[in-house]
Amino acid sequence: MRGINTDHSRELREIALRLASTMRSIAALSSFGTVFLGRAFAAVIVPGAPWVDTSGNSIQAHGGGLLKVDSTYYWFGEDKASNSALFQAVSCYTSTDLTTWTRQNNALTPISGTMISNSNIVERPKVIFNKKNQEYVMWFHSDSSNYGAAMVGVASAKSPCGPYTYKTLLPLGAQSRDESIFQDGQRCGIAAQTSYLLYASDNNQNFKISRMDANYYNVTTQVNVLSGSTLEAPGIIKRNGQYYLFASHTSGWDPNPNKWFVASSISSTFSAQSDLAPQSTRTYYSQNAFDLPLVSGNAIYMGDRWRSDILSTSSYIWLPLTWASGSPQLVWADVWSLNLAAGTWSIASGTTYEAENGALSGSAVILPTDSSFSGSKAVGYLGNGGSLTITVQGIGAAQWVSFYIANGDSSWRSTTVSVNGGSAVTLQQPTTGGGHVVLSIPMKLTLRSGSNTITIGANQSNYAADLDKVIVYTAT
Ligand SMILES: [Ca+2]
Repeated sequence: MRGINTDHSRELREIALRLASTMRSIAALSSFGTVFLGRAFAAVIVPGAPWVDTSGNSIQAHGGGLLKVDSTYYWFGEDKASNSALFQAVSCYTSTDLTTWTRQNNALTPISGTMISNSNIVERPKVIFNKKNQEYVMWFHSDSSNYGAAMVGVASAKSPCGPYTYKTLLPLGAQSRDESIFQDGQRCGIAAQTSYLLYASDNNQNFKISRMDANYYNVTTQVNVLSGSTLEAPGIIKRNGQYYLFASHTSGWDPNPNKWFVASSISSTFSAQSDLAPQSTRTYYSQNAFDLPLVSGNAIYMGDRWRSDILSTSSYIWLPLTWASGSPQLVWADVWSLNLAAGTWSIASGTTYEAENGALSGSAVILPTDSSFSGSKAVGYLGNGGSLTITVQGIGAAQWVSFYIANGDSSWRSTTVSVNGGSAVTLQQPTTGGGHVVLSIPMKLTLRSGSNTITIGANQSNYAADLDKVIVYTAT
């Protein structure tokens, strides 16, 4: 038997050691926690992921536009939380870094008995500052529920988020559906400048640019028309004295290859259309909403990935827009971050795991060799009895994982995703526009440090999309 004193002192030493170890663990945890929490509100931009605001709610700012006032960015957009196309609100979010967004009061809300009632359409709100009147002016596509009215609405406010006073509705003497506005010669409302309405007119056949009056309450003169161009979802960036127009074509809620055009003045003939991204990707399944110039001379493309059957889940495809080749091109990035002061970006690198190297189960098969897939191979017949398990390395955190999929259906598919045999979550998989067109769909998964399994397509009766590969990221 050991002496009581000895036992006590040994116990005490052990307790002291355990306590010290626990304290170190707590310190490590809290320092990790601090670092992690400091980045938790999306220091990275993840196109197509569900984006949430600082309250944890889904960001509802579709078809949006940005305005910078001092060091604050304001993001205005359509609130589609009720999944209806009808007008609910023009939301207003603020951020100083373009990644952390806080919802403010609604900028514009329905007024019964007017063209902005909750049985009408308000889309693509854009705001600019009018120096003469020291007020913010919002323009938006104003329409009836069947899109038959084809008009423009104008509202104004003394503060950026408003609320805005609905001022007027402009029939323009011609139809106007999708629209944006462009303030020439400067950024972000610092000076009063000539501003223009950019709009799809004449049953979406002709795209027009008209100059606003000094108040920005109306348009006075049509300065340009791209006849027969069938463009919508426009935006303009002025760069080195050239006017770059970005727009989609018209295919309803479905994506199409968005285009760019350039002209030496706002009223000059624009160049023939060119693609912003590889045609087959249909602008990475997105439609232009806004194009934000960066101080570097490059820009950010801000697009919508519409999901017409569940509008509230429509996501945002924000991508670097580079002129590195001399002409504007989107740069696909699964996970990226922005240095606003320099106007530069950094694209995260991750670890790739080819689906064809995973463990196939049931009816899952490796598809015939096809150069559109990474490694020329992908796994098909997932779901409905087929599944795939891929072993990946984690860092013990919630990590972004990009699933590179092909879905040739005309509708979305979905797949179960289960980590380490845990409960499944559902990854929504858009149609990619062809069975050999691959798009990357992100999902945040909690991985443990070291080896993890990710199982795709198990326990579901529907077929999932084909899977080319996954990339696991450590940037949060
Ligand atoms: Ca592959």
